[in-house]
Amino acid sequence: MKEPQLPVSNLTAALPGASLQKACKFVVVFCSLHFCVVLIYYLSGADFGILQFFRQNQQSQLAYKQNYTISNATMRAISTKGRTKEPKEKLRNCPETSTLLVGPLQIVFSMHVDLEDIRKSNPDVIEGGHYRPKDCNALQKVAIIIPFRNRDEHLKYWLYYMHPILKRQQLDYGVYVINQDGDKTFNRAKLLNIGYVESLKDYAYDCFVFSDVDLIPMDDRNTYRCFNQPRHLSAAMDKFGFGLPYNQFFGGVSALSKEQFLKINGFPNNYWGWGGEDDDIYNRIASRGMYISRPDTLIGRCRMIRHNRDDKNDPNPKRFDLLAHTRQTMDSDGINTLSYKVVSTTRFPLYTYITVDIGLPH
Ligand SMILES: [Mn+2]
Repeated sequence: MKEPQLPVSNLTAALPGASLQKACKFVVVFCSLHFCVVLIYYLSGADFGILQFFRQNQQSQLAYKQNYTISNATMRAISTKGRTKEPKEKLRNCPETSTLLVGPLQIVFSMHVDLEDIRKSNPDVIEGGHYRPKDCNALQKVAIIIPFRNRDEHLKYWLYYMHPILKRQQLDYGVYVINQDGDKTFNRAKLLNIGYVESLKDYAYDCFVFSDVDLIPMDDRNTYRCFNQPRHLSAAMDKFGFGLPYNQFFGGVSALSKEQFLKINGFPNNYWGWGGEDDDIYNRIASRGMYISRPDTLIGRCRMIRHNRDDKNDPNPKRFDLLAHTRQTMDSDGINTLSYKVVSTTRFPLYTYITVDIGLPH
C-alpha cells in the first residue's frame, strides 16, 4: 500500500517548533556573511594566514623564473620555445657585458659635424640627452657630467661619438653639460660637484661619469659605468703616448658610484684654475681606503682633441699647497659645503645644458 504523501508545507509545519527554523535561517545568514567578509578581505589584499602563504609561494616562483631567465642563457634558449611573450614591465636585465659592442673605434676630429645630423641619427635619444635600452633593464643609471665653457666645437664631436657608444653599452643614461657662467677663473671640480647635485634632481642616478668634453674612448668595451672601486676610464690617453703620466693620475674621465662619491665628500670646491683637483680626488679616494680601478691599456685608449690652454684657466699656483692637506680639509670642503646658483637650464635634444654662477675664488 502506498504511503500517504504529505505536502511540503505540512512537512515543515510538522518539524518540532519554530525555534529550529530560526536556527537554520541564522546559520544560512551567518555563512553568507562569513563568505562576504572573507571575499572582501581577499580582494582588498589583506595578508593573513593561508592567503599570505599562497602569495609568498607565488612570489618565490616568480623570482625563480626571473632568475632563471637572466642567469642561464642556454636554458633560456631552450625554454623560449612555446613560452608566451613576457609583458613589457617584466623586461629581463641587460647582460653584464653588452652584446652590441664592436671593440676598437676610429676616432678622428677632422670632419665637419652638425648637431641636427647627430639628432637625426639618434632619434631614440630623448630630450635632455636621455636614453634607456628598449629590450632590457639597464644595470646602472648613469649621469654623465661634463664641465664646460666655450667648447661648442668639442661638444659636437663628443655628442657625435658618445651617444652611439653609450647606447651600445646598454646604459640608462643622461648627459649634463655644466657651463660656468661669466669669464672668471675656471673651477672644474666645483662644476663636477654641481653636476652631481643637479642630475640627481632629474632622476635616481646611481653612477656618475665625470668627463672632459674633449676626450673620446677608442674602444666601446670601455664601459662608462661604475665598478666596485672608483674607475679611471681614460686610462691610456693619446696625449700621454697611450699610457699614464704617473700612476696616481685620475684626470680626464672617471666614474664613481653615488656611495663612492659620498664616501669622499664629493670633490674639492677650492681648486681655481688649471690642475691639482684630479690629484685631490685621488687623495680623497686613497684616504678612504679605496683604490683606482682601470680598463687595460688597450681597451682604455682614448683620444683628446688638441687645443690651446683656455683663457682664465692658468695653472693654479696654490695647487701643491692644497694637495698637501687633502686629508685635513676634505671633510670641510666638498659636497657638504657646495654653494652656487643655477642661472639657466636648457633641455636640448642631445644634452641638458645648465649654466651656473659658481662665484669667485676667496
Ligand atoms: Mn683638454
